[in-house]
Amino acid sequence: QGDINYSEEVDYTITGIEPGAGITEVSYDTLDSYDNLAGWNLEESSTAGMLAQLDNAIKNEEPIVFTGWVPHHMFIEYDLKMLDDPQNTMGDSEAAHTITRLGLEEDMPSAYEILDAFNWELDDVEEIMYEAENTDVETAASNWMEDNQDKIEEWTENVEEVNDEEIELVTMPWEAEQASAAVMEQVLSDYGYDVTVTEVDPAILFESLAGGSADASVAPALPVTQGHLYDKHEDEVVDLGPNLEGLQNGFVVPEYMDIDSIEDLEP
Ligand code: PBE
Repeated sequence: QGDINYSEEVDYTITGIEPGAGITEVSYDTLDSYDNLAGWNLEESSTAGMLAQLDNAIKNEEPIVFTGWVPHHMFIEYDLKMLDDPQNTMGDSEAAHTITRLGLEEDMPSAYEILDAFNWELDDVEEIMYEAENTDVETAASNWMEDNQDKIEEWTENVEEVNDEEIELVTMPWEAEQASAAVMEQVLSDYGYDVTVTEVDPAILFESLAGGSADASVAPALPVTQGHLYDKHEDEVVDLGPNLEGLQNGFVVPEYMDIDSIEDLEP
């Protein structure tokens, strides 16, 4: 750390995102757990607000500590590092799960089969996310699908088409979650579904699945990020398991900051 006191420069503040995000809750747990962070605050904001502050800090080579996650284009756009988390309060690597309402298997067997088989890799979702920066997520998703017919065939093997049945997918307002919803929207449409995708806050996502007003989501990150919501609604939803491994939350800083661990943030 040399002579620079980053803590004073960032005013003992972690730059955060939306209050309803799972990463916001685990960040509060982190502030509570680390003795060196006793005097620190989390500044709730929005993802766009956080990204604007990050961009500004990088342009001025100023310190910033913010809540970040993989996958996100910030790691391509800037040289960043996720701080080590020796107390593991931000969670290990986790997975996006496919969660449905009760009864979907009986009511919409074709959609259920596709959702159950849906499974891809970080490289896939990142390809769509990065292309969506220059086009839009629907175009990027359909381009990815054209290049990955083998994967679509795997998810849809022996699935019977339906005739214009309505299905409601829910997702969350972050880019990876938009990318996976866009792909599912197009695959289900190709099998005859009339698909609606609605972006909601994670708590509303679980409430709408639990109440049956939405049919499915491929977005929730478990076991930690949306874990408290899953636990609350466990008996009212169906977890079809992971569809994407390798998600990670953390406190993130620019590479030019000379620290490596959450424990290096001075009290
Ligand atoms: N995120 C992206 C979300 C889920 C995925 C980490 C910002 C959240 O914190 O709820």
